[in-house]
Amino acid sequence: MGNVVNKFTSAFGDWSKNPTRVLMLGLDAAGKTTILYKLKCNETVQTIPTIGFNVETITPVPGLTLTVWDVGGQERLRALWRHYYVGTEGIIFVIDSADQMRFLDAREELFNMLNSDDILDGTPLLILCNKQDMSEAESVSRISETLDLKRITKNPWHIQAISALSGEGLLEGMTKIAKMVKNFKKENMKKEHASSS
Ligand SMILES: Nc1nc2c(ncn2[C@@H]2O[C@H](COP(=O)(O)OP(=O)(O)O)[C@@H](O)[C@H]2O)c(=O)[nH]1
Ligand SMILES: [Mg+2]
Repeated sequence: MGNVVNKFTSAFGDWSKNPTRVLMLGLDAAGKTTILYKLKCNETVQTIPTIGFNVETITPVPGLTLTVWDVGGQERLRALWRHYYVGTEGIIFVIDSADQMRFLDAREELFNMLNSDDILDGTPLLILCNKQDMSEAESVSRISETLDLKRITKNPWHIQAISALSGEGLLEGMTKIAKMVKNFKKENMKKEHASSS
């Protein structure tokens, strides 16, 4: 356990000089809060309860802000999300691999989010297929097909099988997104530099 936390911290490194915002989203009960606790972020989890809209904001390593909420339902609350989308440099989308009944809901929420004007093209995406320890869990390749992930063309993405309970796969996924986010930030800096010179 402690090992996962240490490796996670070193994968992300010290971003205190170059702050980074990552969103973690998914349907309710996908396992987002469990993932936060697995990453030992429990001490710093702040839950901001709005009516029907719980936002958890944590800082797992200096400079990295991880903002978490449930997508789905509650159309009238979506206007609030925009505020959190702006400035996002990485997205983690969590799926309950055993909840096949809601794969299509998850797909809809994923594409709605990616199509938002406030999510920049090129923002890296990590899809975590959680609850792989359950016997009814679908494989990564089936989930990838059902969610039609090949439609994602404007974002670099990676799909990872995990169990938030055991922690299996979590480190690989987090290492992958840390790398993708670093590249994205580098590219953005280059673009800014090119447009200012
Ligand atoms: N079997 C199994 N259960 C999990 C796993 N991750 C989360 N859960 C359970 O799923 C339920 C919802 O998890 P939670 O983290 O609250 O989901 P959230 O709504 O996305 O924050 C809880 O009962 C968790 O214990 C996992 O990897 N395997
Ligand atoms: Mg939760």
